[in-house]
Amino acid sequence: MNRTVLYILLLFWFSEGYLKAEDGGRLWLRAETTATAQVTTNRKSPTITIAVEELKTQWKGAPVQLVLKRDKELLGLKKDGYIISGDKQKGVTVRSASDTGLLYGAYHLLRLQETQNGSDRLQITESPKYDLRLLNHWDNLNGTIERGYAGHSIWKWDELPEKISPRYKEYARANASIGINGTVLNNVNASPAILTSDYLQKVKVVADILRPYGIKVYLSVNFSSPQILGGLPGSDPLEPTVQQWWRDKAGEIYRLIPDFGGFLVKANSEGQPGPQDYGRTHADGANMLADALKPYGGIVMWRAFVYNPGNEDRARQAYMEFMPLDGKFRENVIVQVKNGPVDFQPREPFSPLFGGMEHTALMPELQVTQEYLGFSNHLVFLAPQWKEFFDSDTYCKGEGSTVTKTTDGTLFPHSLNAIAGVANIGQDINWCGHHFAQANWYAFGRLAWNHALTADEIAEEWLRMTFTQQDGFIIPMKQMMLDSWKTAVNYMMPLGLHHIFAWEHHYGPEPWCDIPGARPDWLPRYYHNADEKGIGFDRTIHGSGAVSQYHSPLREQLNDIETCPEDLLLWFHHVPWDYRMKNSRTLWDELCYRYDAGVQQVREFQKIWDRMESYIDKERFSHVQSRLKIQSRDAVWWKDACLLYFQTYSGKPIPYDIERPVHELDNLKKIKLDMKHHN
Ligand code: BDP
Repeated sequence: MNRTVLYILLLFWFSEGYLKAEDGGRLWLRAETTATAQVTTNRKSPTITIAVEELKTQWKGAPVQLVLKRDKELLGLKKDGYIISGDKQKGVTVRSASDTGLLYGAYHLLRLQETQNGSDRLQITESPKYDLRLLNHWDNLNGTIERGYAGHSIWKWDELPEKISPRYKEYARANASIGINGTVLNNVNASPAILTSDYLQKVKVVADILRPYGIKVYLSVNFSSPQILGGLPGSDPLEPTVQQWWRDKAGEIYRLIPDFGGFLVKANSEGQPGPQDYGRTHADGANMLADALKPYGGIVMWRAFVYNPGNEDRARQAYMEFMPLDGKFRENVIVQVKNGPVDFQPREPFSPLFGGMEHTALMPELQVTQEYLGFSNHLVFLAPQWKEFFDSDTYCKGEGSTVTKTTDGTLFPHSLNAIAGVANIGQDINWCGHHFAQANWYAFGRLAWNHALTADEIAEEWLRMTFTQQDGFIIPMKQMMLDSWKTAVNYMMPLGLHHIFAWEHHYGPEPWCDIPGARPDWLPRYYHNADEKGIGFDRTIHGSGAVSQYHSPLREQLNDIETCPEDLLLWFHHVPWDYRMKNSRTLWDELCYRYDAGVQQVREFQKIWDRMESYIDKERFSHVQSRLKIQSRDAVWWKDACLLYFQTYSGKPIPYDIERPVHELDNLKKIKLDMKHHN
């Protein structure tokens, strides 16, 4: 063989084989499929068959036995729990009292293999922290996705029920691999059409595909459905004909989908219809639906995301509306509450409903899709944000009453406990738009299963499964992921600033935004309140009083400007520009340094990423590289826009050791994004 041939062969091997082109479509499930492991089981079911197949084709260790049984040890675990014992080299047993538990156990083994984690001896006991672990798709029936940034919906309603996209199964598999066991297929701004017989036939087909993977289907419903679909004069929940309509509809659904999960409802919120249209309460509405689903074991997830235009601080409203209803909901209702009191902002304090409502089951709603965090252009790993939320102390039963303990059954043993994440999944070949956005889907599932996992552990698992085992890649990339959320907060909304986004699309900055006639609480000024004296929203007892919705001593801590955490300072206080921060800088200077730190950090991310080129495939490398360029430009845009605009109030110079703005404020004000590209 001459040198040229050898060279060409080597080149071919490197480009096609070793560094295989990658589109990200395989997500974190990339185990080679050449294995032929010996797998046995004592029982058969469609779910167990999947577990067996997954192991047979991917497990490279000793024979595995899957055992479905109900022994004492297993009965101490939740239904989906499992025990893995044995030795990777000699023989492994996975035991569970349910077939889904065996499937989760199989994925656990594969995860250990793919992350090269741990010793050969295995003694693992797992039981999920939340019973119901759901994704919420904000997917419309016409294929668009509200706040979706990865292409159109994966649900192809116009092709169903006849044609079945291969993605449905891949979706089910990916979710099962991280423990997700429920999915709401359609947008909370729900079209009544989802409940027509035609659509229910389509939903049935999807449910049939997801079922063996342990995933139940749920639907968002429009409260006016009886009127719109059923031709009734109204949809008053206390009206017997309305109640009958829902009972009939529930019967129809369960005839098609015997394990249907239930309804998710956005009512009397942002223009959606609801029980208040008839002078009834949220509890009246939720209970009426709950009664219709009850005979079949279905549940109602009733959202607490409510606020009305008016003088009341938006951050206080959900609490004001729902607290008086505490204890008035049926057993099969769970109230779904966003992590923060306003709306998925880059950083929010936790909603005071957590630890507030004690007699009603509450489920956290997290946003996986990055509506307020740079869409699928910015690399922002959300596990640190969610961990901050989970670990927040509500003090409802004294110190240590964390949000997780108020929702996972530890403090309040309600019959339901659950968590939801608003999905970031679309038709894009890599599912989530940004390769690193897959990590947020992954992290949501892992934390829903076990909120005690650290962001560090999750990032490492995901990186190892998704990219490579090499430390030269893992160590710097993990750090970058862990730093990424605080970085985004810095260049977008540091120190507790919130909702200073551009009108409607929520991508870029528009702190000056003023739309004549618009609801004031949809305008940034409402939230930042910048004036000659200072900036921030006074939610102390002298302001809107939102601090009073929290328990003592947190309430007092937040109320006092000296003890309020600086990361939330402008959320709770209107602070003078000259106020001295803990590091003795003035507020204005600190604001400037924070914005600048955000920008510098993204530049650093670019440098780190460029050094990663040799570790991974070209395709994903360049994709992420170009997204980081966008993120870097956007960070400067955010910094310049916010600092130049706020400077018109502070009247102070930007500290001279900070990189100077490169934009003119007037030009930034003219930017109008083309929604087609960004939303
Ligand atoms: C906001 C979104 C809006 C959603 C709403 C909701 O901007 O598109 O419909 O939340 O959660 O964050 O209902």
